[in-house]
Amino acid sequence: APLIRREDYLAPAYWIRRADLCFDLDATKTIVSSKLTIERNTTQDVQPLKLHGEDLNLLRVLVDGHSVSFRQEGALLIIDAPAADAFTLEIRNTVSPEKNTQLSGLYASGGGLYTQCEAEGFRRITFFQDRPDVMAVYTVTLRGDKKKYPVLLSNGNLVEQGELDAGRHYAKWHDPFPKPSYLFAIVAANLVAREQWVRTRSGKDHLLQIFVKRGDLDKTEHAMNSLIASIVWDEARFKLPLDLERFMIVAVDDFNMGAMENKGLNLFNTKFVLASTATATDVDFDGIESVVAHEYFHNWTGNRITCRDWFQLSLKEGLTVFRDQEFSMDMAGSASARAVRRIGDVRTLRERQFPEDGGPMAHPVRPDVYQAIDNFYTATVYEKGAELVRMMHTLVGREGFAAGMGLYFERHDGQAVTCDEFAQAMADANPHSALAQHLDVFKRWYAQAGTPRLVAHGESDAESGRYTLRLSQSNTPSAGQPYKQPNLLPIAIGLLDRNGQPLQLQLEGEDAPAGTERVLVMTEAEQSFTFIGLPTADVVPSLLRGFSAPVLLKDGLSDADLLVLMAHDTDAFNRWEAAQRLGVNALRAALTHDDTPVLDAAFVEALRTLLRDPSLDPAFKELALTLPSEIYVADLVENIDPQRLHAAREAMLDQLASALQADWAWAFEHYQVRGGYLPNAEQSGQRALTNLALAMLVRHAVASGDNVWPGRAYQRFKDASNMTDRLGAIEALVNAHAELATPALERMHALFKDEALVLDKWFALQGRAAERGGKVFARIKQLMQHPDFTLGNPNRARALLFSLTAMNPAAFHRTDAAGYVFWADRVIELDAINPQLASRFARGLDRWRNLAEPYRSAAREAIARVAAKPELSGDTREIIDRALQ
Ligand code: DPP
Ligand code: ZN
Repeated sequence: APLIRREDYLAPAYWIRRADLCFDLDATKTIVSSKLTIERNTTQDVQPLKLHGEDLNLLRVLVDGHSVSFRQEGALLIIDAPAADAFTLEIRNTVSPEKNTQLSGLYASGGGLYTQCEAEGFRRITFFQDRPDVMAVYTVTLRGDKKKYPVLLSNGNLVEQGELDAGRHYAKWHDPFPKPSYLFAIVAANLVAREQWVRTRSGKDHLLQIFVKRGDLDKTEHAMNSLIASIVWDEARFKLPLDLERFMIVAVDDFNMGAMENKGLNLFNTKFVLASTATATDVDFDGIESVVAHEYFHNWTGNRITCRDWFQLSLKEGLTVFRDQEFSMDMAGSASARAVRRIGDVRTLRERQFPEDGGPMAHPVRPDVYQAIDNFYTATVYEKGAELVRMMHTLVGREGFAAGMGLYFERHDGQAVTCDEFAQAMADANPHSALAQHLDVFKRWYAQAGTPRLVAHGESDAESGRYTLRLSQSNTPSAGQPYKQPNLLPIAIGLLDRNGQPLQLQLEGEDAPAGTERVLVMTEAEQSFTFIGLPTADVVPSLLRGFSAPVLLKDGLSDADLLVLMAHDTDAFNRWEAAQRLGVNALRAALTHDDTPVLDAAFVEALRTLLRDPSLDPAFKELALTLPSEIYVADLVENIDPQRLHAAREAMLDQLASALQADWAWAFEHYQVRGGYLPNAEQSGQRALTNLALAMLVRHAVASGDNVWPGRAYQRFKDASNMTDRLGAIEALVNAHAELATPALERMHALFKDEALVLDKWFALQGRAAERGGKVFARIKQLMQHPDFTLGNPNRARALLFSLTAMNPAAFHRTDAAGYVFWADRVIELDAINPQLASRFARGLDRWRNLAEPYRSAAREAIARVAAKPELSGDTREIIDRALQ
């Protein structure tokens, strides 16, 4: 496939102003009649009109009602000489939804028909200039069998509906907002809706609807509450109101992404809509809240102002992730609950984005080149993109950020713009900020791939009371970027004395101290900051509080320093981070020495103190007492031996289970939730901690041949009144390889055989189970044959396969290479069904160069075997080629 480059961007030769579409719906063959009102872009010379089309069967083409000569070249329909500067183009074509296993374009799921158009699915429905800077007003008529498709939906407002002959009916929808084709959607299915009217601040009434299959209505309350909360929040925080008379969410079983923000008609993976106490965990409830919010927030950041081209994807995604993160923090409430959310977000960033930025798919937040845009819906564009927005927020402050958003909408509402325009609006609204002063430096974040490294070195001078912090930053080369320039880094910092007391901060040249925390702004490769008036020379720096910049920090702190931060830092993030770093240090040591892996006594005692501390929230304790994941540590170490890392971490978990046995038992009892289930931050923290405690107790019991805790876990699994506790209990048994795991798994399957989303959990928990002697991998292979397993449903495929490659390094990376052989076979198999899903799965070996032998060579061989398949999709080809480059 040809490379598409950002620098080659040209405005379209034609504008499509109106699109009148008519669908005669049928799963086997749907007829699409399209009438487009087109104007030539008169700022350019006359050029042929080129329309994208893929897997379409073309029936006719008319210009202003007359036949016209046209040609089809590859995936383009070309009309060399359109009649005039303004004309109508009528096209009729057919598509086959039931043959569309890619789930891009118009496809069948269950008995219904659904669409997914982002990024380039619209061209799989009809011929169009399928690019985000072409914005049209859509009128859509849907005709279909009334029994099969009682519900007929599209974007905007319902303007007409009625009966037709032969048991058919129709509905006509009109969306007054011009929109790019990627935001188009239709649904034709047998669904029911939860409905709610809301009144926004301006006094307007709006209809909210959530459409699901009959029988799922009672699982939509949380999604509806989340939607209402999102509407209220966006109006309060950013003065952005709901601009639609009706806002619809439709849940569908087969869906490649989490959800899709089509104007007024969001389509959602059922996973991010349906929840009941019995079937969904706290994590699911959270996910629903944040995805509902994310898609709703796109209505402004994405839909009202969209992207000029797909290189600008982070314009809407980074910003909208930032917005949904802020929303979730505000919903969580307390400062501690906010910190817990921040820790979760940083974990995702470091476990998913950092490895991406260090591997073959490394790309800037605003990429320069791609083959398949589907491959760039990445952690870099989303999560690192959100960190860029967060840094701007840090630099201009909460009010300044709101002003920047205001200016952005004032300037660009209704337009398709670039990342530069967002940054410019933010800077212009805050002319005295460090962002405005160093805008060009800041914008390097959009342009440069790779995770910057920040090295900090502090020096105290006892006599003068000075503390000098020398900072230097660098970034390793990545593809096409041999040399990197320094970034703008906002570095939130505090200084503590040896007893953990915060010190007043006064920089050289300042008249007086200005509190115990501040943000240093670094813009050069090397910079020093000198603090004065310190009462002690024994300073422990707390750098990068709240993870104020997405960098790899090397500050040379000793374990003794980290223990001070872990016990005393006022910044909850850095307190957690200190515990993680002590864990990382221990794991690193275990990888370089041949001794039995152990955590040192001081760290174990510090963890005990933290677990018992009455002033700390259980959610925080759960995070602090969880050792860094194998995925995270693997990314920090070169030449990684996944088996060895797993063995070391397991040994340390055994040690923590045994050394803190009494404390775990105390925590398990002490933090039980009493009272009815609520998916709020407080209760979910308690459940997270009690489930961790239970896992530790079962682990220790199984290791020491005691049956009491496994028995209690089994009982809890059986009696649990909510899915969080039920899943926690069964995972405790499965991960400890307890005998009772087998009956528990059988029972769970029997109980939930008709609940697709719970079956996904059932597959996933086995896919990510702690490996021991190859048993987990063997079980995964066996589960491929399970009657409930299918590669056709993305959630099910992800539950089993992605759990293995993305979450279970020890099951995947085997010295006999069987994991890689399995991976290659599945990539090839999946690619024939669903290239988007396959190319995601193909990324499971992205970091092969970081592996030790014999893994590295075996991984390379497996990738080469996939590369040798000539029939690979463009999506998967790009990933595989880059992996081998
Ligand atoms: N639906 C995806 C998201 O919201 C792509 N826009 O991030
Ligand atoms: Zn999004």
